[in-house]
Amino acid sequence: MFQKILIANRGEIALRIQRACRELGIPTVAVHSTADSEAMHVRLADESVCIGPPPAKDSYLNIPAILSAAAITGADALHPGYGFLSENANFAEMVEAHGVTFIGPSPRHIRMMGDKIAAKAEMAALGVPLVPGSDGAVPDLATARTVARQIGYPVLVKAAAGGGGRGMKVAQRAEELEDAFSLARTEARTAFGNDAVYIEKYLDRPRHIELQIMADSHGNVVHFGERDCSLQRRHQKLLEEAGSPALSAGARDALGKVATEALEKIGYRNAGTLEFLYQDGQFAFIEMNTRLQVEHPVTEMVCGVDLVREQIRIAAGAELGYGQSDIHFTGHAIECRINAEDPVTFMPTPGRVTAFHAPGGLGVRVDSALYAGCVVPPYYDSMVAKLIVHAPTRAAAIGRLRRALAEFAVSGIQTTIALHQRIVDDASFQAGDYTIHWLERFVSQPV
Ligand code: MV4
Repeated sequence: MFQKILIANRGEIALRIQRACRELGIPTVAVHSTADSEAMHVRLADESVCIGPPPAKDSYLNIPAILSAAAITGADALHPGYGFLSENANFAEMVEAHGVTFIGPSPRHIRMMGDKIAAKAEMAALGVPLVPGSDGAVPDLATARTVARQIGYPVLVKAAAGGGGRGMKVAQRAEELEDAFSLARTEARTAFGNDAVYIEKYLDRPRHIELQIMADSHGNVVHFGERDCSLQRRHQKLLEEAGSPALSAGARDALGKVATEALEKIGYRNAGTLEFLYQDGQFAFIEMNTRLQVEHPVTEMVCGVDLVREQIRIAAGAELGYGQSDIHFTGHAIECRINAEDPVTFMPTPGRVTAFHAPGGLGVRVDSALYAGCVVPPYYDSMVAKLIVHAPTRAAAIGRLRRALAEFAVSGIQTTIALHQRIVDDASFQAGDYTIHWLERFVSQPV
């Protein structure tokens, strides 16, 4: 097992990883910017190293500073968390070249899945269902027209290097294809420095369902079920559930079988998430994420597994030690992402937290690095807490969520707690009747 783990992240996820390390008896190294000297992840670490000034590009994305921090502290493994450098294949390669184990997939798999065209080609070859679309990249408008005519309008032009919705354009009709194609290309070139695009049939009212995978380095692959992440605004998820209100246990098993077999064949290792669109009872793979995700706790609650502990054990060469038939899904879990934002305008509201009271009690979990007196800096993501509830049924989880949100008190900054209270009280949410478009409509209604 590792002697010391450097956590290349901040905020709640740095604490989350520290908790797993502590339970495994492994000391931790925190890294931090000058804006985070007093942050909770620094206070709770065994050691800490300042890696630069506040802007992320000079600190949490500063590869030489992070590698130096690992070297001077003698860390033999590094956990990247999510965001920042977590899906940077070159970084993973450099970490390993410095004799430090990267707690995550191989650089080859990170690179493969970072290219959405390559990811889709791999999955299609292994029998994972896709949205109808182009066979790989679409080099020019003439090819785009041919593909679109074959699959039928509306179509979506997507950037190969995309994700998170950037470089994505809809063409409702043939007349819109030229603009969609050139806009997607230009956006892809400026945003990612790669103008490769592909085309898919546009699904107009899908749910966003993702499957949590874990694979060891001995060829064992399991899944921990799905999460429904349809409730998002501008590609920022706000609330996630495990399981999906739209999915039967049979459908989950079938999807899990196809997905785990595929990842076993490509020799994938560590945690991963396959993203699907789900509409009219059909799944279509769109992307794979090669990191631990923000919303992993809902999966942990229904499966009773510590996913970060599993990531660390696997990175150290251990076997999973259990199979798919040992994994059971109990009850229902819901996570609310609480952001330091105005609940109506969604403008970030950094500042000093003057009071902080987290809810507790049966089936309530709060992952947060906030404390009374801490400062939320303006430089980073505005998510400051995750409230996760677990209960035997979805209805009970909603009831528990309502009471936990009412107990949650954060003063000094504005948060999205009030928005979550409105969502929880909505009849369509309670019925589980929503698609990826539901939240945009909900937040555009007058309060
Ligand atoms: C789609 C789609 C409809 N049809 N692909 C958005 C970001 C990227 N992860 C994939 N995305 C979508 N791909 C086809 N063929 C609709 C979206 C989409 C979306 C997907 C998941 C979660 C939220 C979304 C919000 C808007 C659009």
